[in-house]
Amino acid sequence: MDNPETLKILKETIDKLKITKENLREIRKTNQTFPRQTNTRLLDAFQSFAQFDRAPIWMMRQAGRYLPEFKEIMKNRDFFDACQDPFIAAEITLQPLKQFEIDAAIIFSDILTLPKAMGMEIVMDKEKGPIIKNKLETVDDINRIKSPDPESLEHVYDALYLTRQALQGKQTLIGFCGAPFTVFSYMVEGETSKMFLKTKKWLYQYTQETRKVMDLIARESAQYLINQVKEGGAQVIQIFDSFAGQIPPIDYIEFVIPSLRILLEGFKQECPNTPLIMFAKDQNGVEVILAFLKMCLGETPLIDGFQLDSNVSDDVLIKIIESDRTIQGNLEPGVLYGTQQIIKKRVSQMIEKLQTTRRYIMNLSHGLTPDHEVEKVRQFIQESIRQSKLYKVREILE
Ligand code: 1CP
Repeated sequence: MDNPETLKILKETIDKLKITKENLREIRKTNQTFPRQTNTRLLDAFQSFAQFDRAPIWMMRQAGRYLPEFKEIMKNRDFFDACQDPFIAAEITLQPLKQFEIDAAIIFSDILTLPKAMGMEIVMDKEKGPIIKNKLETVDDINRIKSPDPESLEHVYDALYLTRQALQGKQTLIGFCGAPFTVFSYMVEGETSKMFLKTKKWLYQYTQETRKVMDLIARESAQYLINQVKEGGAQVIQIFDSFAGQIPPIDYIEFVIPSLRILLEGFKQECPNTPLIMFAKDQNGVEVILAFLKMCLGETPLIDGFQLDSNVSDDVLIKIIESDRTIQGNLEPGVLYGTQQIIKKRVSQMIEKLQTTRRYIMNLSHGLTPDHEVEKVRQFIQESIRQSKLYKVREILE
């Protein structure tokens, strides 16, 4: 059965704005007024001096197969069909918000939505994950990649718009895309890789060509994110470089960061006030973080926050805090398989370490997976909220 409460809010929104499948896009293009933001916790985490009662919380991959209502709605649906139906995508985005007291919604879509619009033929296999049927095999193949037909991404902005209206200002809406390196890796591997040998062959053998493709992905990603904000109403952006840790820091800095910079500059030129969170998974060592922080010295910092892994060092944390950037993270998702005691203890340790900055967003160090239990996820959230409030009270008293 579909979650009745989620449907209720969505239905009320649709009724109030007189939205139909046929007129959604036109309404979006003519009425960009959104409900007043009453929960500002997430947005405040990007301000130095904002008042807050506790740190905001959300979880990467919070809309997914660990939720029974997600499995239900996806039972007879193809993954990309669901993404392309704004009413279904909005409903799935709202599902975790009905389960948990969280402060943000991340739009139900995928990092592969953009490469799909750029000419990659992608199917989502229920067991194996994404499969790309026309992956890049030779250098000549890069000519097949094209700028997306603008029409092909409108459904994402429709879904964002509908979700933002349905949130009624009670949560913040996050848009996202994959980083050029991670998207490039899918384009050449054709699936989620274990060894990333093809990616490495391209990077080290065909460096110029690889850069050319990553730069193109970067330019298109910037426009895609700008549209998510300006057309869809996304309020915060996260960039997922899920495979960043597959190459050493020296190569990440030399080959990957220049493409990322194109993306970040392109986005910030148009949306300087939209907070952007960077997630370079397994690259939160001092060299890469310093390279990122260098990009934050200009008048418009290119990165506002860092999603960090659970192995981040104290030295790096200090550098980020000193640079007045926001920290997001960083509980190992595996802890959620554990007992209530271990969840409680690790949440407490996380807060002691990270909430020392006001610019802090509670999250995991990577996404939830299908084997997570809803009740354990709830424990994590409740415990995080309780302890974050206590920490705040202690801070006032001391
Ligand atoms: O709540 C949310 O986060 C929903 C939105 C979302 C996001 C941010 C989805 C829906 N995918 C993503 C990003 C994404 N997709 C990443 C980067 C984040 C990360 O590192 O986890 C990556 C690498 C992918 C690629 C991908 N999509 C895979 C392979 C890697 C993996 O995580 O297993 C798979 C299986 C998908 C499918 C997918 N995307 C999203 C969902 C809910 C699902 C599962 C669909 C299903 O099983 O029915």
